[in-house]
Amino acid sequence: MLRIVAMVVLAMALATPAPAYEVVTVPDGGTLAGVVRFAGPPPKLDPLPVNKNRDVCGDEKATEALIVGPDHGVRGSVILVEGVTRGKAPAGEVLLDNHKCLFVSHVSATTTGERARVKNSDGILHNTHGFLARTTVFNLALPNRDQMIDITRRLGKPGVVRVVCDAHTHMFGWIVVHDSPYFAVSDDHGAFRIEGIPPGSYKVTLWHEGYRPRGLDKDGRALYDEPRTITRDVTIAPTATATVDFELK
Ligand SMILES: [Cu+2]
Repeated sequence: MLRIVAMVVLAMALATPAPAYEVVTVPDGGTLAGVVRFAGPPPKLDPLPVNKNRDVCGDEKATEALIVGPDHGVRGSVILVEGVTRGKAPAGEVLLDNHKCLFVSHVSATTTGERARVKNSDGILHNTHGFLARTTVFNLALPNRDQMIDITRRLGKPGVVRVVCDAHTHMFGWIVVHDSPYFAVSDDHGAFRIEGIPPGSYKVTLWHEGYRPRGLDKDGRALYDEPRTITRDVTIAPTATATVDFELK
């Protein structure tokens, strides 16, 4: 009898998914801050030709795969603190805007379950198509200006969602979905800051899309090499700030 109970408990444990993130107060939370920098001269990236609606979009758009700002700071890297199951409340929703024929923001990050929406601010058809690996997670025609579609439930799994516009080959972007609100996207100076982290030791991962050109795919979309990931071990002390800088090259 005991053995059967043990087997049932084991079977239940195996069938139960990882516990969902739990919001609790973090009175002694610490901060992770740092800068992402590019080492050496960044590659010169060709602009992306616009395949249609040139009257609205222009003839070409600068690629946003790698944007190096003042003091070599890299914009649009995502920094993730791994393995936090209890902590602060998520910061707020993500809005991915089709604006002047670009995805704004080019890179965004969110927590599973947080409200996420796609918007079209242009007066032309955009078709926003998101892939998690090779699987479509949303595919949305947005023909009208100021149209908005909720994709919260489509982002139920952590991972990197690549977003393209099926109407415009130059348009692409990224939504990184994390299992906790402990993430940041580096700003124009390459700086990032993640607050309210429960004290402890963590792995911290940087993700940045690929930026070394690899030609065009069959549809004429620019290809780049594989995304970069860099993982570091970090200890967060109560109410203190830990500094971690990352370098891309
Ligand atoms: Cu488009």
